[in-house]
Amino acid sequence: MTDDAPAYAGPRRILSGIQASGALHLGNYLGALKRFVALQDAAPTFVFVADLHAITVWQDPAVLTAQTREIAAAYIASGLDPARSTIFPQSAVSAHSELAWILNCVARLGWLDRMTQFKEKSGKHKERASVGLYTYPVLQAADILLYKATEVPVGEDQKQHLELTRDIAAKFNTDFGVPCFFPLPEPVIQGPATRVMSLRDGSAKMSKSDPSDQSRINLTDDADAIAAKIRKAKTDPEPLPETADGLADRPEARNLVAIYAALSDQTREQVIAQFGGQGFGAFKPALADLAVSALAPVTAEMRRLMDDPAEIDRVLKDGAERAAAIADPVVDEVKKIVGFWRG
Ligand code: AQP
Repeated sequence: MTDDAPAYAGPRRILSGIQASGALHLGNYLGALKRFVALQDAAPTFVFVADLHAITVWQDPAVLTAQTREIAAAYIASGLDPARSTIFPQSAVSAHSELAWILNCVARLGWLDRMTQFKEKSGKHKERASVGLYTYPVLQAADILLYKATEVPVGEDQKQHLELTRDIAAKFNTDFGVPCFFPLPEPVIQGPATRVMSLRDGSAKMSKSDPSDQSRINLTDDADAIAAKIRKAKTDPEPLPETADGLADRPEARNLVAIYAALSDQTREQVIAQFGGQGFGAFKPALADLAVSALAPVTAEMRRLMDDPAEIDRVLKDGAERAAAIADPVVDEVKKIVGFWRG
């Protein structure tokens, strides 16, 4: 359905966000943060702290505020420049919620029923999940379409939600006879670590909500914690293969090689050219050194910023004003298209 739509002629815009739902980990850093930084000069970039998304599961209010600042600090510490990229809290731009409601009336129940993330996050008792958790992908579509974003850098786990955004955009354009109003945004899922796996289980995604802290490297971990987690990471007894193809049936080895590649801006092939044939006894310390040297400056800068909440708040307020200047006229146009009374 989406591929037949006429081409969108608006400007390139890049947008993404991270939920304010827990400490950030290496998966968020490699799959999202590092990618945002790599793209920020390609086109106007909007990066928000997804606090509306975070409350789809219970968040302690005081913790949510602190977490919002911490994610903003992580954005800046990773290299996003608030002068070049618009950094803001999602809830500070009310147009997100307004557009989400309208798109809730465009999206179909059958589409949401297919979303695998809801199935995973709601678990065995989906009747106890919040309604917000179910409609979360529609809010995500609103986040993106509100800025008419053309590219959305995300990890592999968000691919299905991006496809849904395209379907919602196409249906809105068709239903209301405005063929090119919303672009059909492209997911940008790039780099060797688009799905960083748990350090304890190569078949599970590294995740904030994994009960085992040993499963992930947090951006707030110190050098000793990072080295210990990598030393204890699950592996198999074989040495690393001589070619990257040899990683195919070795999820834990593949994960550690992908992490090394992403942290050192190399391909997996280059990492295997360097370490192929060597055991984990040699590879793990090299990976730990690399992870510590890559993350230590980010962690230190995050701490420095967190000590100055007023500065973070200034960035978020300025970002919210700049974001609203783009978003408010779009939601106004949507209301007009839908036929809402405007006086
Ligand atoms: N393991 C991962 N590997 C690569 N990318 C990842 N991302 C998340 N986990 C990995 C990417 O990080 C961005 C922000 O994710 P989010 O916090 O908004 O939501 P999430 O995907 O639900 O993250 P978590 O850590 O798995 O949180 P919980 O445990 O709360 O569900 C997205 O671009 C995502 O792809």
